[in-house]
Amino acid sequence: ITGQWKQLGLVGVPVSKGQKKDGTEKGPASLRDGGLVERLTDIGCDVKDYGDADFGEVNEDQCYDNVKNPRSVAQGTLKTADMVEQALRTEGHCLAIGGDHSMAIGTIMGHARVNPDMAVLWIDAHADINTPLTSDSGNIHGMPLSFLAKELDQYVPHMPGGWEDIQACISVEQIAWIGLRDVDPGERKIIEKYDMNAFSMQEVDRYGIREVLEKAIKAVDPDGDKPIHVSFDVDAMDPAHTPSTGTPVSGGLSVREMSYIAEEVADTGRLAMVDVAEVNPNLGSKQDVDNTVKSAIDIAARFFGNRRQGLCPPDYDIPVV
Ligand code: 4U7
Ligand code: MN
Ligand code: MN
Ligand code: MN
Repeated sequence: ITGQWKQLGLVGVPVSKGQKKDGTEKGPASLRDGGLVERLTDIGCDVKDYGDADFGEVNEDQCYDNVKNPRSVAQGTLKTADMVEQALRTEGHCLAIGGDHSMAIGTIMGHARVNPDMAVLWIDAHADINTPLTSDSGNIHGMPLSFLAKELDQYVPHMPGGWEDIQACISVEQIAWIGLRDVDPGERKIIEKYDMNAFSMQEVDRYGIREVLEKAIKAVDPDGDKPIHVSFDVDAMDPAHTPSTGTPVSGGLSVREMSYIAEEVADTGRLAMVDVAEVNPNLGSKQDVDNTVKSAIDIAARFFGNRRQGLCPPDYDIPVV
């Protein structure tokens, strides 16, 4: 049994302006330096690295109401969307490495140009569906899904500086969360109003990861024929495994639960794209950063074919004495 051979485009999304802590702009470099490409190549992926989206510099990026750095995020989002679209059209699969989770506005926009009917699995401690008006922090990394979901258009103000070109491109029905344990009141209201597919850690505890994953996939891909976009915020995992992240929340997914998600999603054969968000190498000790990078790379590799049962290249012969 061998890893599925996969042609894969790699896109770095070095954004940190979606939140207030410096460091996530170095996430892509820390994952590359940690050996991400070698790991993927070892398991049989043919990786083409498209480099990093250029987030440039925006001089006068005043808040829009309470929303921080709206122009910087919009500008980079548009670049990200173009790179992801190109990577997906050329390679068929894409791995985007962030960057704070505002990166997913661009990755899902770009993906939607290729697969508008995608199913989105949002694996996160947080729901990331605050609107600019429900958000207390004003940090865009807590809002990406509000910009992406068509049904929420009436709740999202039209902001300047590139947001004119950012259109909602998926429906609330295309989204399922796994791992939630820190959801704001406005987010909870949105989830209930649209009867969205939200699986918190309570459901993981009640049903186990096997049933939760099955329910989540059934909800967004009932006939098993949709391309799948996984948006993986490393804070979905327990901070024991991914401590170097801006908004850690205790009581998260274990390595085993997260590995199971990745293996099973890979086994559907329909995984089109994965985001890895919120690795921040500025936070914690060197050991914390190393652990976080290692966990993120381990899980990314599992999504693209590395399995706990082991792999064997097709041309492997048992050495004869
Ligand atoms: B992440 C928060 F208030 N909900 O909006 C907010 F708790 O991408 C956190 O999931 C958002 O890490 C976390 O600021 C965004 C907060
Ligand atoms: Mn999160
Ligand atoms: Mn997130
Ligand atoms: Mn976070």
